[in-house]
Amino acid sequence: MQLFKTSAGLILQRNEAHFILHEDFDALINRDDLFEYLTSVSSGKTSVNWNEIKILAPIGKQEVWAAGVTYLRSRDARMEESKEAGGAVFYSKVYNAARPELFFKALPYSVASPGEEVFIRADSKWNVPEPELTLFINTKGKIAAYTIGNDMSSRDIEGENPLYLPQAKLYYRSAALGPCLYITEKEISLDTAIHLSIKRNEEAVFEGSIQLNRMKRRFTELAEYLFRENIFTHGCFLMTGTGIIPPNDFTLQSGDEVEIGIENIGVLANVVAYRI
Ligand code: DO4
Ligand code: MG
Repeated sequence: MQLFKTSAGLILQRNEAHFILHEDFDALINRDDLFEYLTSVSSGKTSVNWNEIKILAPIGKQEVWAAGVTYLRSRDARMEESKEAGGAVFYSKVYNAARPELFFKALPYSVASPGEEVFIRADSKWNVPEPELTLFINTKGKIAAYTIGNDMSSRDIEGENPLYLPQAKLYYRSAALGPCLYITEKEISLDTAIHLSIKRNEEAVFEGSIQLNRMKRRFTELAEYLFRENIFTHGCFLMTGTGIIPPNDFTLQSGDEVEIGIENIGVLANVVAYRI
């Protein structure tokens, strides 16, 4: 089942049917029985013309967090970009450590919806999107839904000094989420692939894919660490790290179209821009 937050309200897509839900989003997604409840919805059946509706990021009052260095590809790319600064050892250590890297990423107001612009920093020369399966974890710490996240990153800023991570990662519109929440009874299949495509002037300039089973850590392990000594009164989103990183000579440009696809969730598409 997919739950969309839209300009026309909340829309539940179950099999081929659509239902309008007149509910408070934050309360709904934190229900203990979310899957069973949505399975039982039968009123509000509607037909949907997606061309007339704006799909919004499926977020309410939640914080967005992110995990890092959860795939070998991310560890290797970061070791390389921080080699000169002497930072490589930290990425190698965190990949192998029991404690994962978790960092705060965004508040809801700064998250881009599908179709909106994501920003690159004017003070950076090396920017990439990071396509990441994103967990919705409810107030009780249970993974209740999945969405797609883009953890936009400035590689030169992070590479210069790992202590610059918050500036490389956390700025207005450096995160995008969508297009929906995928709610499933069982954990998402680890055979699921994440696809990234970047187009410039309508031509593909980068394409890559990775399966979730290439991730070093389990989703429950990340959620458990995030909830240690922390309270999320509306639940929270957690990006689970990237396994796709374009080659070192690639940087995003204003106007690039970034598309991230994950089976059962859909495609998150955004255009790259400078804020000013
Ligand atoms: O260590 C820095 C951040 C890593 C990250 O965002 C990722 O691996 O996806
Ligand atoms: Mg990332």
